[in-house]
Amino acid sequence: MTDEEILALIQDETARQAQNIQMIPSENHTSEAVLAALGTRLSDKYAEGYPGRRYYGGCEVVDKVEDLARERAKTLFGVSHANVQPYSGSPANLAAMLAVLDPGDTIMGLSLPFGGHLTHGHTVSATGQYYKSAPYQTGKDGFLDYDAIAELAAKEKPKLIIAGATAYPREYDWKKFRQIADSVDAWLLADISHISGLIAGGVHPSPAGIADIISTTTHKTLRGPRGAMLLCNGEPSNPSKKPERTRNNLPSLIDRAVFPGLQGGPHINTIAGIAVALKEATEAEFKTYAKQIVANSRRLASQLSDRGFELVTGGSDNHLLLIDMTSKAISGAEAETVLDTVGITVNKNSVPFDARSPFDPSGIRMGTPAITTRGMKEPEMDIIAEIIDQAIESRSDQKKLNALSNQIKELAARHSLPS
Ligand code: DSN
Repeated sequence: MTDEEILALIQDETARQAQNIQMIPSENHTSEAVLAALGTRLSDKYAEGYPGRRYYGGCEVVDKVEDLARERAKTLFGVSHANVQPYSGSPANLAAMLAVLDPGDTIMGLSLPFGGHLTHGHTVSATGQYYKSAPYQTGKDGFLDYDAIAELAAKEKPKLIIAGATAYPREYDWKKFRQIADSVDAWLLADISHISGLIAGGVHPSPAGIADIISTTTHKTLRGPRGAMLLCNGEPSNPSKKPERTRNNLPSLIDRAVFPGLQGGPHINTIAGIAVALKEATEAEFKTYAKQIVANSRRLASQLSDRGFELVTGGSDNHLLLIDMTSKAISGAEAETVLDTVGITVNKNSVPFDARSPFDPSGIRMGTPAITTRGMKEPEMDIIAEIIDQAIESRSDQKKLNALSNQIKELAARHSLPS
């Protein structure tokens, strides 16, 4: 690397990640094999279209890369079709909508302040501007309220229901979502971005064969590069004819929506990285990893609850914890800053029925995927819970915060990033 300035910044970020612990639930540390795939000549190649049907010459090698990624995705998630080209989760969700909706159609996703994602129909997102959004909420207890979702669906008659979230600590009942979608003849999109690694590892139920379309990013619990996939069942139809909107035509509808509907050339180096991550996810070690993510999350949840932290829904079934900091007399933003000071990276987050604004919410969100990748287990969760508690408790005592920061540095040093 000859760009000294960028090299120094890359080294600084690597050091920041290594010396602290990363507990933003949507982040993870990929393997060196995934990183190696990203920084290759595959990055130079244009390949608009799909394997065997490209708009550029010289695609014979990259066709094999994309085919391998598609096959691995299909096998891992048990579907008949995979599109591995979406640049990331947001375009993947928009492409899914483009595939089955007309502008102005009604969509129903979990409201952002209740844990939903921007692209599930929030007003500032294209999905909330080109479609009519009728968001659903969680119940007062923070759990999805399927009866209320069914009632709202009966009233709003959406064309698409989105199941999935960015800040929901519990399992989804995919079958209930299916029943609700069927009751109003709506498509069902399952956004499994946060939990696709847990599904691949067999510790979370899969929506495959239940949802019409599955969208997922590839860099969260799945531990691949930043990217996304759209998965479905059906049969590809004649590519030169516009397919009717039937379930069997979903492969063609999705492919056309991704390219040329929304995107240009796929990032083949990323697709190679996704292929590597998908292979890693089939290994026995990954199942152990996925199990440990949840075990760590549950342990952390019980340790923090014991120390008076108020967990939304009272605990966690997956990789993340959503904590209402009101009872600790500190805002989410302040808690994020205090924890950053001691080397624990989390993010401020709204909690259901938050009395504060989304820009300065009451809660924090934290997760275990990255620290589990570094080999941390239940004993380390106990240490982290104690440090979080002490940091929040002694937030105005800089000497104490320095001591806690040193404890995190020691813990991090014992658990290196993947090599
Ligand atoms: N921004 C991601 C997250 O943090 O959950 C979702 O796209």
